[in-house]
Amino acid sequence: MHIDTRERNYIVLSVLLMLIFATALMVSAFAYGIQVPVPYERVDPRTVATPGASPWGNPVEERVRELAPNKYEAYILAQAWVFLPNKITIPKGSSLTLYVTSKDVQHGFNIQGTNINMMILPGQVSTLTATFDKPGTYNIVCNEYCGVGHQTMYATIEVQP
Ligand SMILES: [Cu+2]
Repeated sequence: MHIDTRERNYIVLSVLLMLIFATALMVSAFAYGIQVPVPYERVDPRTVATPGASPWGNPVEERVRELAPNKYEAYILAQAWVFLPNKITIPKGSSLTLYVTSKDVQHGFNIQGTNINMMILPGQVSTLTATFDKPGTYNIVCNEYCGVGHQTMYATIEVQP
């Protein structure tokens, strides 16, 4: 079977590109530990904030829990136009697992200065785990337009020395 030289070159080039992309994906996933936020769980956005119905229905001060020394988890509810809890305090070097869901519309969840960036959809729980080695204040912003108060929607993570 005869294949035109130019066509053959394009086939070789496309296969090569796919191999490069696959390699980049493997390196970022295994060498750098980059995680893609995955839908962790489905919830009903109409009842998710009902007291007793889910961790997001608990009082705000009970939504951040210390599971073990330097191991924390936080259940954050995004709604127009706040994150609750809107202030999380953890000691330096802690790992923090975030479970974030929305009870109304689509929101964003970006911790500034880090690569933590999740889309928050009603009915879906997005989760990521991060370790905070540098003390300081990390700002969390909503980076998906969610209505007139969108620019006021933020929270902070306080990492203590
Ligand atoms: Cu928002």
